[in-house]
Amino acid sequence: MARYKVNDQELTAALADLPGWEIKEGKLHKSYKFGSFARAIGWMMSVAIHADKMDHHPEWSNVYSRVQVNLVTHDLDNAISNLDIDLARKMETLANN
Ligand code: H2B
Repeated sequence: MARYKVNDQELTAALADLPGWEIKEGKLHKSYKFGSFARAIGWMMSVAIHADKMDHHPEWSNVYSRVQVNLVTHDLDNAISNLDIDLARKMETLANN
């Protein structure tokens, strides 16, 4: 799917439907806390499979049951793109089911 930089209006609209997500240091950021290490890693595996199918890969780190996520698009000079928003939405769906 084509990647394009989203404008401020599109980004504000998207954030309204992404609870816990914010712009931090120019990146689409959320800090997730799961019930256990196993749940955190299980979620990361599900996201990873989806991200690879999208050919769009997150910057993230895990410490025990927490996962810090920072989404930007490297091919667009680290701008936030439509694919970052799509991936954030997928992360939410996978975290809430
Ligand atoms: N992931 C992210 N987050 N940004 C990109 O620009 C990007 C990516 N580009 N995954 C993809 C891979 C690109 O390198 C390949 C060649 O399509």
